[in-house]
Amino acid sequence: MKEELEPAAEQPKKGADYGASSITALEGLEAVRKRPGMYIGSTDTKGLHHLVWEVVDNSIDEHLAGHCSHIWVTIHTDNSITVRDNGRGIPTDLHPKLKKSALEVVMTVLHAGGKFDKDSYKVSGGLHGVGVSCVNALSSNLRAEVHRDGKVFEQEYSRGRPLYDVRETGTTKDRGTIVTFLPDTEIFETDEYKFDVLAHRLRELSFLNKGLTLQLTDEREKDNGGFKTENFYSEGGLQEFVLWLDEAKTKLIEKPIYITTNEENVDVEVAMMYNTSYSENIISFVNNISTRDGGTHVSGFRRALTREFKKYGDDNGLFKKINFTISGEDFMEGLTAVVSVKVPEPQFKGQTKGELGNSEVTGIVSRSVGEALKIFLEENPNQSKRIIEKVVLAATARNAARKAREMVQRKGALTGGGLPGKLADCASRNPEESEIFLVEGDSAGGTAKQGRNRHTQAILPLRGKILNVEKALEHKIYENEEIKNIFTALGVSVAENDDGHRVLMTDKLRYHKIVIMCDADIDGSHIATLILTFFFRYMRELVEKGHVYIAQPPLYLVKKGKNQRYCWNETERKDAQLEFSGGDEIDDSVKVQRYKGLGEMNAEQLWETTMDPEFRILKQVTIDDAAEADRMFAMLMGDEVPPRRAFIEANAKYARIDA
Ligand code: 0RA
Repeated sequence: MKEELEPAAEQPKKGADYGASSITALEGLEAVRKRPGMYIGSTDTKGLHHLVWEVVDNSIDEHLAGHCSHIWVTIHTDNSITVRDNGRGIPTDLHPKLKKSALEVVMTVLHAGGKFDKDSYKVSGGLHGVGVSCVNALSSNLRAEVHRDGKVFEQEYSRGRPLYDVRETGTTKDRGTIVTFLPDTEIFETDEYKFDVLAHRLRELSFLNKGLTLQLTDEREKDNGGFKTENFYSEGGLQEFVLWLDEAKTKLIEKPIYITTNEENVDVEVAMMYNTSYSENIISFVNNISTRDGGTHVSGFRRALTREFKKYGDDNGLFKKINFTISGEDFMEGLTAVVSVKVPEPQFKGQTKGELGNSEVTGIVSRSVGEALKIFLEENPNQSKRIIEKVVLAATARNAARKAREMVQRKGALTGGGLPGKLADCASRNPEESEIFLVEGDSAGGTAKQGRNRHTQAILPLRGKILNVEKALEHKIYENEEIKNIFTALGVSVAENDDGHRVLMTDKLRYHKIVIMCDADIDGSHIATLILTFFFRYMRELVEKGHVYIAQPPLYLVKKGKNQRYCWNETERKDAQLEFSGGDEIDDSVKVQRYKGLGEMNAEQLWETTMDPEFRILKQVTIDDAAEADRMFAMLMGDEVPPRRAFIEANAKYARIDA
C-alpha cells in the first residue's frame, strides 16, 4: 500500500497519419505538451515514472522480437534517465516520404515507433504504448544515440524539437539504442525518480521476460565505492515470480505448477503455487502490462482450475465426508498464481482499462491450463490430495465463518442496529461529511472525544493490539470484539455470493473517512499495521475507494518564551530551534517536548495538531500494487519467521529507534 492517488489513464486516439508532414509532427508534440494527462495518465510522480516505461517498452519489444538481451536503466544526479539496450538500434536511413532520418521520425511523430517493422511480433505497450515521441515532447532535453551497422548516430531535441539533423559521430562495434532524457519541470509536478518504484517494475519485467537482463543504476547514491546498482534476471520466468511472491508463506506443494502454450497466436504462460495461508493472490498480465481487474484470461484460468480439481476430488471420493457444497472460491484459498498472456490485438475494458476483454482468450487459457492440470493431477497423487484437503478445509472454514457472521449480524439487527457501546458517534448522519477515528487505547480515545468536532467526528477506541488476521481463521475474525465493533460502527457487513466469494456490503457505510490514529512509537506502528492488515484482507474495497487514512500526530513541540511550534520531523525541529534562538546556533535550553503517545497531548493539542481538518496531515492509504502489498503483509504478519528476519535486517538502516 502506498500513499498516493492515481488517476485513471485516458487513452489517446490512434495517432497521426504516417504520411503526414513535419508540421503535423510538431502539432502532435504540441498536443502532448498541452494535454500530457491524455497521453501518459498524469503529471505527478506516476506520470514521471511512466516516461521510463515508454522507453523501456520499446527495448522490450526488441527483446520480444529476439534481438535484445540487456536493458540498462540509469538515474543520473539531475534526475535525468538513460535507457540503453543492445537491440538492433532505431533505423537512421532516410524516410522516403518525409525526407528525414527514420530516427527523427520515431522521435518526433506520435505513434511512429512500431510502424517500420510491421512483421515483428510487437505486443508490449498495449496500455500505454503512446511512443517514445511523447517522452521527447515532455522532456526539456533528450538525446538519442544509435549504434547500428558499425556506426554511431546521434540527435538531440528540446521539448521535442530537433536541435540538429541526425549526424554520424563515429564507429562502433556495439549495437543498440541509448536514450537520455530530462523530464520537463514545466510539465511535471515532481522531478524526483524513486529507485524502489523503478526496481519493482524492472523486477516484474524480468520475471515476465525470462532470459532478459535488466539493470538499474542510481548515480545519486554511492554503494561500496560504486553507484547503487541492482540486476534483475530470471531463468525460470513466472515460476520464479510466484516463489518470490510467496517468499514469506509456507509451501503446500513442492514447486510451482507451470504452463506455457501457444494457440491461435496467443501465448499463454501460467505459474501457480499453493501455500498454507488463507488468502488468494492471482495476478495477471497482458503483453507485460498488469491487468489489475483480471478479465477473460483470468476467467479461463479460474474455470479450468475449479473444473479439474473438482473432477479429481469427485472421481477419487475426496469430497464424500462433507455435508455442504464446495464452491469455486474454496479452490482459490492459499493459491498464488501469475497468469500472463501475449495477445496480438488486446482489448482493454473497464474504467481504468485494467481488464482484458478479448472473449477468445477465455477458452484458450481454460484449455491449456486444464490439460496441464490433468497431467499434474495424474502424476502427483500425494500433492493433489494435499491440495484437495486444503480445499475441503477452506470450505469448512467458509461455512463456519458464515455461521459466525450470521450470528453476529443477526444480533446486531436484533438490538436495533445497536452501535458499539464504546463508540462516541458524531451527530451528522451524512456519511460524506462524517469521519471515524479508530484510536489506540481508551485513554487517547478519551482525549479524542473531548477534542473532536462532535458534529462530524466519531471516536472508536480500540483496546491494545487487535487480532492478527493474517494468522487467524475467518470465523475468529467475526467473533473478535474489537473487529465486531469496527464492522458495526462502520455499518459494513459481509455477504457471500454463489461461488463462495465474500462480498463487502458498503452501501450503508456511515463515514467516508476512516482514520487510524495511533501513538508515534513502535507499539503504535505495530497496532496501525495490525489494523491495516485487517482492512487489506477483509475490507480492501474501502481502501480501494480511498476511505482509509492514517493520522499523523506531531513528534515534537518546540517552545521558547511565547513561541511554540509543532514539528513532524527532524528538519522542522531544527528549523524551529534555530529560528527561536534568533537564527544563530541552536540554544539547547530551548525546550523540546518529544511526543510519543497521543496521551501526552491534551484535548486541545490533539485537536489542533491531528484532528482539525484545517491543519492536520492525513495520509491516505492506497493500494498501488496489490501483489506487492500481499507479499509485504505476509512478510510482516505471517507464519514464516526467516523472511521476516531477513526483511528487518535489510531495512533496519531506515528505522529510527529512540527510546
Ligand atoms: C523501429 C524499427 C526497428 C527498431 C526500432 C524502431 C527500435 C526502437 C527502439 C527504441 C528503444 N530501443 C529501440 N530499439 C529498436 C526495427 C529495426 C530493424 O528492422 O533493423
